[in-house]
Amino acid sequence: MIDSGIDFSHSELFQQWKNTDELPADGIDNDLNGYIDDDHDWDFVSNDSEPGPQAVDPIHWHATYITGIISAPLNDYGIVGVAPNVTIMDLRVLDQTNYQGTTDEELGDAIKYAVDNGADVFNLSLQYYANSSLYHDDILYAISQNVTVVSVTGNTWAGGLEIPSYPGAFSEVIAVGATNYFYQKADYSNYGLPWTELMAPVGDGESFVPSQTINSTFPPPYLPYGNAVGTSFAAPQVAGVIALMKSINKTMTVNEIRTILQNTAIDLGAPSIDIYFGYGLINASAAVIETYNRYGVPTIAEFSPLQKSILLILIISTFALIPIALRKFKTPKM
Ligand SMILES: [Ca+2]
Ligand SMILES: [Ca+2]
Ligand SMILES: [Ca+2]
Ligand SMILES: [Ca+2]
Repeated sequence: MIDSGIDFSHSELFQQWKNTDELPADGIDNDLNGYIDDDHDWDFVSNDSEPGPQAVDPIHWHATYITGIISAPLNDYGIVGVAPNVTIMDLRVLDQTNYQGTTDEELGDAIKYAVDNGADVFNLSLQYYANSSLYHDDILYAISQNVTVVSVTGNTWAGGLEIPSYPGAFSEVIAVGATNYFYQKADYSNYGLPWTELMAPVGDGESFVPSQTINSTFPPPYLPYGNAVGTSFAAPQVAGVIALMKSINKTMTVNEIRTILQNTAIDLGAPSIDIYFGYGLINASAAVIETYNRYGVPTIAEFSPLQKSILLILIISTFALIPIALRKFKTPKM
């Protein structure tokens, strides 16, 4: 998550990445990566080691809301994310008003930081960064390291909808637009080819109906949950699906992931790829099933202690039932 900084104090958000090579608060860059005391993430806006909320350095709700969409756990309250519990690296580049808080070059530094610290997929719900070589080279570096980059087609609330927005419009980046509740393009969602690749359901802006939008996590002073619209909330659904695919096989290439997502998308509008919907609506289950069919058993899944004990009970009870079954077999009723 390269965004506005995340409030991990929310009860559904605890999936924060930790830099285990760095000791906190000793004033020393222990892992020699150029960032002092970055034991968890980095704030590229204020150039400090805390991208989350601070009394002296408040943040916008944007990233906290997106993180819920990606990683909120499957529990008995609130919401559930597309990829429950997936680890989130929090790199801040948007200021407290949700505008560009860094130079283009510093955005590039954030991208490079994420790649060098092991990120698997990027969510860049950013627009209006320039078409700039100052961070495009870092996106190319991410792709070269097999990191998939997801961004947005962008929002234009009045006029000028068919315009590219960066970083989404770079050909190496998956640009995601938003649909409304009725499988139409959302009113604000920028479109156009060749940059529009996939769509995800978010809801309309002009005729905003909360029950027809996404409910996700908000930081104080807002309610713990709320509704919002924008292509910013389409991209994380695609990033979440990629996280699920990579949890089956971590070594999948960027091209392979893009091909699967394009081929499994639900075609909307004019047949095949078109300017409003790209390849169509993201289809999470079809993409994950296709990945599973290619790679079989998940490479990193393990049985939890609970699953192990359930399995043991099943085995024991099966053996316990065999003599009973045999006895029944031996004394058939006439
Ligand atoms: Ca460091
Ligand atoms: Ca340190
Ligand atoms: Ca800060
Ligand atoms: Ca179509």
